[in-house]
Amino acid sequence: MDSIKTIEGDLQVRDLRFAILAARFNDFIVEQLVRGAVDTLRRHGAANEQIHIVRAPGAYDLPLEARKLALSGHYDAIIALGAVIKGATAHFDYVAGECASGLARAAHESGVPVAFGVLTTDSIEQAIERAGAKAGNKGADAALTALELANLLRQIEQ
Ligand code: INI
Repeated sequence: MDSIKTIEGDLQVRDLRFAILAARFNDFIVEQLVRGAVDTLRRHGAANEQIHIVRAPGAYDLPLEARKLALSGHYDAIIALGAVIKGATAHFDYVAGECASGLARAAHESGVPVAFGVLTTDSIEQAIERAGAKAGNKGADAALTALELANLLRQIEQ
């Protein structure tokens, strides 16, 4: 394997610019995801000027904003954050499904990474566990993914 050219993205921030796109719905959870994402980017060397936080009403609304941000040319990666909690909504499948497929479409259409940091859980307890408690912080995970993908795309473009 040593002699095989391997292309991968590292976790150095360099001059990369990030948009953290956060839903306001279930904001007591989503704010913890935002905190995790910002903390991760900062610990990897990002200055405040390299991070913009953009708010959208709910998870269903994230794809439209993500697409716009991705096509703006201002960002190297988008980190989409939200929380869709089954117990709290009868149309969970529609909101979560449209959010996931719409964010994927935004990434594919723009060529800009859109990391999926949207919790889709059965209960509030499960959401809390994934927002900085025992199951980690999915906002932090999404930020790392965004960082790696942005660097990977740069490597491929060189
Ligand atoms: N939006 C969420 O982000 N999480 C939810 O759990 C949720 N529930 O429960 O319905 C939710 N709904 C709002 C939706 O995302 C849109 O903002 C709304 O439908 C207007 O487009």
